[in-house]
Amino acid sequence: MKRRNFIKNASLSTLGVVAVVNAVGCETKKEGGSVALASKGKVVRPLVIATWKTDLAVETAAKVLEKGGSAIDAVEQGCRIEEANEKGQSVGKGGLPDRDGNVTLDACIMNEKGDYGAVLGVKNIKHVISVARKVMEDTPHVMLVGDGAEQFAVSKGFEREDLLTEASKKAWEKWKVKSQYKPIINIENHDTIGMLAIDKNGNISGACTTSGLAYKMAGRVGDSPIIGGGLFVDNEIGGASATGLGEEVLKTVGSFLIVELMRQGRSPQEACEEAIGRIVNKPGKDFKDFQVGYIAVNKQGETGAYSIHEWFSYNIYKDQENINIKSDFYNKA
Ligand code: SD4
Repeated sequence: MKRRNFIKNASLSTLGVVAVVNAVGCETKKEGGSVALASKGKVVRPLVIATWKTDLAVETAAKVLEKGGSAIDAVEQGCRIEEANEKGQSVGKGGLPDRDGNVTLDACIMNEKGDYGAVLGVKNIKHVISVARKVMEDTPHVMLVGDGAEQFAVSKGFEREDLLTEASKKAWEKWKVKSQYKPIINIENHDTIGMLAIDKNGNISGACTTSGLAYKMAGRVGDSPIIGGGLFVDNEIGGASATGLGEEVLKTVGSFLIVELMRQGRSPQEACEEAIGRIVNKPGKDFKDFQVGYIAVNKQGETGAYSIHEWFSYNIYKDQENINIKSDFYNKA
């Protein structure tokens, strides 16, 4: 299906009202810059989609939505589940540390108004997704980094705690013996959580939280807290989120790319595949040793997912069912 937005009734534009029919058969009305989207097809909501096998996180977000809560509350509450899960070694407490043994967390959040908040390289605070939300809502800024972010969190009542668990400390000590820096393709079938939700009003929000790549250089930040990299939401169009080797996601501005492709008429699935294509089709790119996976949703509740390698999966809640689905992937060689 090749679709391009087109102006349905040009005469309306002189009145400051433009009707546009977009990719998903939805009619978009622009009035003085604000856009309301009225779908012609079946609109799926509430809906939650999240990277990896994140049953409990998605269930938690879905409960918020089923009670009539907002998408922004849903994604925050959902992500907090993984941040508190000490067994997950790539998000929140229990995350694998950097080379020096410090656990540093990255997170960002976007609401339906296009507001964004992020924290980067934060130590000692578990629920960085909630700190990111506070940055978005309570400061004139969009990003806080390192000590400043930690101090801000403490000023907002977040408690400091040691994020390095015994299990992660042991893994780091074992790693130090050889100190080889190699991205791991799929960590325990679970990794960074990126989550997108649509609430009963049709509003879309997203969140992404991670401890970043295991044994990264001190100070390294990946895609997860960067707008357009690990996450992007445009309430007119949809949202996307990423997991995997953040450097590759950042170089292709992956989540922003996916949303823009959906704006031009691609389905979420087509857009995810194109974004993976932008990585693997670079001349000479050797993608054998790293993974990238994307999820996406459009305004109508159509979803998509795609990864470079096998075994990326995602959870989706729709029609009152929460299931884990194995993503399609590029490298079938
Ligand atoms: C990062 N994208 O820091 C994150 C980590 C991740 O699979 O998702 N790993 O690059």
